Amino acid sequence: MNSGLPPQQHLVAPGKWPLVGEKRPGPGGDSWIVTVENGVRNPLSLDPVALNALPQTERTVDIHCVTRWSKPGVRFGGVLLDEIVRRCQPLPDRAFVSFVARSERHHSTSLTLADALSLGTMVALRAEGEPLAVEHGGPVRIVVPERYFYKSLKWLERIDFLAEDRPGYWEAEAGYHNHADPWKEERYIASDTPPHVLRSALQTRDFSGLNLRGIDARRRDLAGLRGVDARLRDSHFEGAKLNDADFTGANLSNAHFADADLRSALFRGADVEGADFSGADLRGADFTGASLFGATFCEGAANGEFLHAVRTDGTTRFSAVSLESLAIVQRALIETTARIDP
Ligand SMILES: Nc1nc2c(c(=O)[nH]1)N[C@H]1C(S)=C(S)[C@@H](COP(=O)(O)O)O[C@H]1N2
Ligand SMILES: [Mo]
Repeated sequence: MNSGLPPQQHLVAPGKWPLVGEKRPGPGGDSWIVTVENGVRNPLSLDPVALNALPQTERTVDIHCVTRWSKPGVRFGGVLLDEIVRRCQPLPDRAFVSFVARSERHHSTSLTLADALSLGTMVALRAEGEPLAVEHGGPVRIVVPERYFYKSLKWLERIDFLAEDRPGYWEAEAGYHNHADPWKEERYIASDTPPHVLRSALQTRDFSGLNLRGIDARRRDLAGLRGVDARLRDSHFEGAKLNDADFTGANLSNAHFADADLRSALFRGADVEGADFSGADLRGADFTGASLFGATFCEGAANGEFLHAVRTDGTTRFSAVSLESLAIVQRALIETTARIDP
């Protein structure tokens, strides 16, 4: 197994386990049954008691979220997918497995069956020896080691074996990479936003409400940009002029802002999970209520100095509660240099 952190990941503070995506299972009451009937010779219907009666495995897994936080060494317990495959016997043409959740948006994710088995995919019932907490996918979730954690579906209700792939929610809707290997940084697939949409957005400096995932706006002058509620995952703004830009409520997860001029930019209530601000000028910027998991404000620290750090002062605002989600070095930098509102 690999050791150390995959590229561009940060450790969460010890003891923290961020909550990502949906927060609770969909309606359906206390009874929980995992159905395995599509694409199999031998249909199964497994409640937690039946799952607990199958051979159990404990395995320590490093969690790597696509938004750049990692939580190493979580001990999961449950049943290997392999045990279920042996019992249900997928039809010979079934090269893919899809996991479906009991959740508001019928969340799903998929893998090739070969990958799912070789990675040691687990139908997990426990974390650290305790039953899985509901918000972390209890009573039953999938855990796929060695893949970004969006492959690890919470509230498992169905396992389908498919002849053709059926990309899941994040892969189909958010542009997340279908293979999701953190060691290769397979975070996103290329964006398919039409070029004329990109061009006109850059010309008018009006991104409000648009989906411009992956846009390349490096070193552009976009001062005063209107970006309220824009969807800008994985967008590139390295070295751009964005003073007075308004990103209120925008989705900027994994956006790249290194060395950008962000003076007096608004990030109120924005999702900047995994975004990189190294070296950016954040004087007067407002991050009140922003979601900061995995965000980078400096490249590291050595000899008491923060390396390639943001420029902040008493006019750069953060709310105290969102700082709790930052990695330790990132948090230390912000706490010593910016204004923290209770
Ligand atoms: N049903 C369901 N499963 C899901 C998600 C979701 O939104 N719904 N989000 C995924 C993502 S993106 C991540 S990073 C992990 C987060 O798991 P956690 O909340 O236990 O940390 O769950 C994954 N499984
Ligand atoms: Mo994620």
